[in-house]
Amino acid sequence: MQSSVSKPSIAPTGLDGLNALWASFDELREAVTNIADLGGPEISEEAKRIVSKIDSFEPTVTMIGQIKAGKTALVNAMIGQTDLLPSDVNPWTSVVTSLHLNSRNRPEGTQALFRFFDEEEWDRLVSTGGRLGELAQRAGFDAEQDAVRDQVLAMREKSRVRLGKKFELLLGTSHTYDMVTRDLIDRYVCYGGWDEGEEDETSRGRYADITKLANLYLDLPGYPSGLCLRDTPGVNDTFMMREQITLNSIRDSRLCVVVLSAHQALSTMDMALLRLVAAVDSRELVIFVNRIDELDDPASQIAEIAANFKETLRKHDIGADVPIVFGSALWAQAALDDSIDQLPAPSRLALQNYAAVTPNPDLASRETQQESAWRLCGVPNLHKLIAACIVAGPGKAMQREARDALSNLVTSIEASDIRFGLNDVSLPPVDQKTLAARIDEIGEDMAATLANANNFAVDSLRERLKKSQSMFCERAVDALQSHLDAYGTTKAWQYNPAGLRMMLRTAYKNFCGDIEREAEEIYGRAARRFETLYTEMFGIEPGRVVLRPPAPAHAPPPTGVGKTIALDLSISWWRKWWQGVRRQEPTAERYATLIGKETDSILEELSDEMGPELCRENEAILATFVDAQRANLMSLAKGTGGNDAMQTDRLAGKTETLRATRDLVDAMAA
Ligand SMILES: Nc1nc2c(ncn2[C@@H]2O[C@H](COP(=O)(O)OP(=O)(O)O)[C@@H](O)[C@H]2O)c(=O)[nH]1
Ligand SMILES: [Mg+2]
Repeated sequence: MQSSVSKPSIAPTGLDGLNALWASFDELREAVTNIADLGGPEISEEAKRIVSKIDSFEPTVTMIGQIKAGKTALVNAMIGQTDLLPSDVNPWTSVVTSLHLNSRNRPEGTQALFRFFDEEEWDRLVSTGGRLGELAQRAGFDAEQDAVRDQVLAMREKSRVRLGKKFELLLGTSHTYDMVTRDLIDRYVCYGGWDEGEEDETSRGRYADITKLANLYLDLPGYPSGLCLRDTPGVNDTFMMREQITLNSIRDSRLCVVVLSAHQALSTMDMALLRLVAAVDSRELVIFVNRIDELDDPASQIAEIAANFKETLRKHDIGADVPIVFGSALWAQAALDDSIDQLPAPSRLALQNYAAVTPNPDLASRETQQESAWRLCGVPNLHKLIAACIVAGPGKAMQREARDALSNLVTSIEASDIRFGLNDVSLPPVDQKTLAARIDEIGEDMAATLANANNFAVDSLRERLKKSQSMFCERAVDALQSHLDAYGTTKAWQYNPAGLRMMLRTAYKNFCGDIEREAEEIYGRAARRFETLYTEMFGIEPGRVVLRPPAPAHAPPPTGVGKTIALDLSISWWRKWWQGVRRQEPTAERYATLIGKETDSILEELSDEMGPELCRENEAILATFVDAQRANLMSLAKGTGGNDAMQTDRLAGKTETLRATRDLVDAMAA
């Protein structure tokens, strides 16, 4: 098998901003390695931890959008591999494809890993028939639910028959390969070719229905190391089967690119998409308007579309500052393959017109058609935005984390040098038991304080969410009552849940802010208390040991708030509900119960899953910090800080290395 990945024909210059970031990581990494064995074993342990933390840095950029918006074509263009991922896949596939670019964490001998749904996930898909089935079930639409389920069952049964005895064996497992090829990707991701005759293990689309994740590790020269581009299957299937998949993907990404089509006004489905991303911080969101090649006159229409979208975003409470990029994956593809001549005539004409009215400001002479196509296809701009977002967000946070951990590492080595002196001034021994007890006391005290604050915050969050829910419910039922008074049940009625979403989001965001401040404060206190041990237990002058507290965890966006609930469904859907309830009184009460059932799961996700998870993460960060301090302090008490074990020639450069490292830390802090 030949690998399908080739050297990209056009350099991804827009991603340059990331190279500087990675260069600074490399510098930090090297500095950590340089001092790793200038102390005892606890120093090298901690150094190892920092290095692996740096190496695991891999922010994810996720593409979401309707089926056929051009997500996959765009991802291919972004990595300069126009033919890597298949377009037009099986409408049933739910595969999320992650492209790990130049990964430092690639599993040994693996370039491609495909994971199948496990039995439970599979059963859930089949038995409820996706989210619409669940909604129908809750609203009491048994007939609708059965219809949905029948279709899902039929499709699923097909896969079962096709895979035969292997079916059960495959669920929950994964397949790995040491090479990425198009054949391979087709087998797991593509539209099945099973009705085209004989099928074997290597047939196209053979595993596509049951594949959940595709992880491809690509070595791409010229691209940054440690970036993950994620392609999702899209959300416009009638059964809403992929909504949860999309929400989960957004939740653990650091940038979300919403791909829309230029040639149509925003559809109901696009609106639903915007609802899904409304929870995402506007700094972690980009809108890519694809298919501008299909516009008659891109130059004039783009401004119009942009104004129109901005207005819609405003209405959806999505920051007006979300960048909108216009482009065409088709032009990108033509530029990369140098095949402008093969573009359909209207598309080529649109390109020429657009290029003529937006000349390249950086060029004195005329650019080639290939150059215009690449400049106007939107990919360079998208690359730039991705780089800027990663540098400013997760990049900066990682830099700070590594820098502070490195600083603490230098501090521990220095502390032991101060204590023992390179020229050795012997000091009375420290009582290890007393020291251990004092460390434990600080650790336990701080952990308890943090846990208390966290539990309190989660309780307040839960209370606030409940209050918002009942407020919304009351208002909705009041409005419904007025409607019933005026029209009876003859006219269908609908209530917009946007207000509820806004309240839930705000409650969660305030909670995140509260626990972050709390954690920061407690980490700072822990650091100060450990510093005093250096003075009180080891006689080191106050102020000479300065520890940097760790940073609290990043809070993921509350994407669950955007998931479709019955209240979002169209008026025709409500008309049916109406017909169903007309005979059963009282309507308002039934409606309130439905709102409750529909929104309880959103509330629970926030207050029982996401909130507590974030708290536990912050508690784990404190524990790691305390452990590192314990290791350093105890080794200092035990004796030599590693100095005695060292060769003199290694010691010779020690002071300089430490000074240089300290300078690097200070320069980065400036
Ligand atoms: N004209 C045109 N077609 C495009 C563009 N981007 C994608 N397509 C085509 O639209 C179809 C769906 O694209 P695909 O990338 O599979 O969409 P996805 O479902 O969002 O991943 C494919 O046939 C693509 O070749 C574009 O910018 N312009
Ligand atoms: Mg696709």
